[in-house]
Amino acid sequence: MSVERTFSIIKPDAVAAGQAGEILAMIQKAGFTIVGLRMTRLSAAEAQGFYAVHKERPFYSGLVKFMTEGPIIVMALEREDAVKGLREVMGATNPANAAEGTVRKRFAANIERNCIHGSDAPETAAVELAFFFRTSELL
Ligand code: 3AN
Repeated sequence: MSVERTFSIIKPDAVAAGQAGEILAMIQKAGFTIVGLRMTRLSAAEAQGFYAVHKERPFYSGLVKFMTEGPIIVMALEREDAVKGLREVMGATNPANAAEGTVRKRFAANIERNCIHGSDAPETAAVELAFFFRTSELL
């Protein structure tokens, strides 16, 4: 294991529901250091670009609509084994399958409105971090 960085989004559902503080607390309790954080709102073009890998999937247009419906909080997070560790804090994509004590078990409504995003591999994390942050912004 080594110290690495991952990328995360608190999605529009959780920001609108006032759950961002509790989600951040769960992330910090799991040992992550926040090295970058910003509130923003995605344009349709930005959401399409960010989720381009899912372009052919049936849920793509719904996902883009959801991710643009309100403000989001984008974060750069650092920890040992950060990518895998954050996925554990998040829980399964479908909250019905998420383990007790995970963010999605506590806060997610369903497989689409699932309140948090986390990179799925170190290579993806690098791309996603660069999508939202300049290297000089990360502390
Ligand atoms: P994760 O967010 O756990 O990495 P991905 O990368 O498979 O999951 O999916 C990206 C996002 O697309 C999910 N967070 C969710 O919002 C949405 N999504 C994934 N699968 C479905 C599905 N079957 N129906 C609706 N939305 C989905």
